[in-house]
Amino acid sequence: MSEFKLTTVEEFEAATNRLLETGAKVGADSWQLRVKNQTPHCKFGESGVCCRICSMGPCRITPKAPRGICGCDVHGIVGRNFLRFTAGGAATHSDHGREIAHTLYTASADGNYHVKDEEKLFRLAGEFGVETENRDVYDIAHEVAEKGLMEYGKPFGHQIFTKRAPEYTQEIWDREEIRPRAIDREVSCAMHMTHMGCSSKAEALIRQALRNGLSDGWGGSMMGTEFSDVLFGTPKEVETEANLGVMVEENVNIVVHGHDPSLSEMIVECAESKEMIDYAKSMGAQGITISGVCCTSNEVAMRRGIPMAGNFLQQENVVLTGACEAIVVDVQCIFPALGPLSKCFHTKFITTSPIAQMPDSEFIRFNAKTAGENAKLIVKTAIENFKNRNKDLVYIPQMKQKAVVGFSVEQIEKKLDTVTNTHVDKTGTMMPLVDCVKSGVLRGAVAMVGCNNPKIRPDAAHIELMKKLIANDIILVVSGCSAQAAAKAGLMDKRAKDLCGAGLKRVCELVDIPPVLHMGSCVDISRMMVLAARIAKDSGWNISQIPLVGCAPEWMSEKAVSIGNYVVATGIDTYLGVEPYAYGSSEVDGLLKGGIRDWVEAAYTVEKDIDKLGDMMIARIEEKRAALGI
Ligand code: MSK
Repeated sequence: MSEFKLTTVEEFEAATNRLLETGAKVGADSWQLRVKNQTPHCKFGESGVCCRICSMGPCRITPKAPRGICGCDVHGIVGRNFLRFTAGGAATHSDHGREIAHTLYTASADGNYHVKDEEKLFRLAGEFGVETENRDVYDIAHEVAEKGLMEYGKPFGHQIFTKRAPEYTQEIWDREEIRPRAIDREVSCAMHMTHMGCSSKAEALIRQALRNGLSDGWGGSMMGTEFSDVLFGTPKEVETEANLGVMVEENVNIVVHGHDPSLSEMIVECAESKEMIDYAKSMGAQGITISGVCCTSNEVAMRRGIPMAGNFLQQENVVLTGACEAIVVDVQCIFPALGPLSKCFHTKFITTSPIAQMPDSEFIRFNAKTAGENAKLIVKTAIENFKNRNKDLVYIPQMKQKAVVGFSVEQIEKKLDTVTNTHVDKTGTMMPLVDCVKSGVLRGAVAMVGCNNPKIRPDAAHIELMKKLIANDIILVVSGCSAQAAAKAGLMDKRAKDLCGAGLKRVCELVDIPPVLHMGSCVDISRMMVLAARIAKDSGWNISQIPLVGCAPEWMSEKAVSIGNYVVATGIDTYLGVEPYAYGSSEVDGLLKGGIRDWVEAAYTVEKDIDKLGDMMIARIEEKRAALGI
């Protein structure tokens, strides 16, 4: 076996610089250049004190103008902006979940989509009260999908998945009046509350921000995760590779990007067919390579081992290689810049969803009913584009790492079942993990998630924090672009155990896992909530007592704020490396960073010094251990 070495951020940057040289030759724009044009950022916007909610303004709060024209003070303005930011994220995740529910509704034995995980379907049927005896599996699937869709707009009651949380957490949600009702209702309620002339009290606005976040994490996102598992299979441990070196110069390269696995699953299936491989060969290529960017990539990596070309701030890099025949996108986190950039190369920028339409793209509308044909057209378009490559522009940085991914809760449970301990007679329990924490072999866990943000040196915060935490015997569960940063660096290679403290190293060897566990895409942070709930139930601890914290060191999207809100509202302290647009109000800032602890037993910490952020997380984990007396 070759010697194992992490890829450094300096090596990532050298590769990017080389690609930017290609870009300069063809007059390409880049996010690095646009950041220069956009800084310094507007302080009113950054601190959240600018109000554009009605047309009497815009109003900006300053010491000389402490109230908007309607009389709203800074706390009301910042609180409303924060709630609207959350609603944007919750709506986005939840609509993703809704799309997958509709896809499940179209599934049939002879159609494009099939039920791959019957066991999970039956479990969901049980939760949703759907009869299963003597029924066709697709009848059950359709009724489960319908029940899921009703969760979005049901007139009464609360979201079914909230019952998955421990009783104690549910009591907190009821006591604080933040248990989410119908998924869409919480987004509508957020928009209503923030309309001119409605709520301007910080406390009420932040309470709704938590409830709206919970409607995402224990609602829309959970729908996305669970129904994707039913359709495409619950992830299991699988080997893959990560970083731009996964693209193959001799092959037709198709890069999938976005979040919804319905399209990418079809594209992968189509590209693996003999018909398409033969067609690619007839066009002068040696084969077809599918790789991914952002969460679509996480989805197909977790289920099929499809390699990950990169994360959010690398999306332009895949085009800059000059070897990308098509970048095929669905929804979310797609730079509109890909349109003009692809025009500098031969790359086809293919948009597929009415939700994400962009100039300078080729729109091939993707539909669940015609998914097979749509995927074939896309793959053929890419193959036929191979001949248009300008060979002089091709440069693929030869940089990639092996990664083991696919750690769904079910897979973690199976891994733990293999460990001999005092609970040897009992399978399907988190107790082996709890025992490791109790004994101090593991000090605790960090759930690291989220994006890249040019405000932070890309990937550096994720990777440096992960290195620090594993060296301190803290295991990582990760998702989204954080997961891809880890994979690119090599932290999902099982050999990364050598970078761990003695305790975590022993656990990695015993359970045969890497120290950083890939749990999926952004919607899959719902898996982390289920995992926390399972640990709480098996250990007898409350979620807020578990030596576990959340972290999003490089976050950037509205979705990330929605996520942060549901993670905190579930009782998990959350550490950020980028300030939300909320520090302009001492009341809102104070609530988020402390006051909400009285409601949900957790709060946010924001620290831009990443090393300090790591120290703070370790200290919090140790504090929780001390409180438990372990
Ligand atoms: S893709 S939301 S940049 S994690 Fe889910 Fe990455 Fe953040 Fe998008």
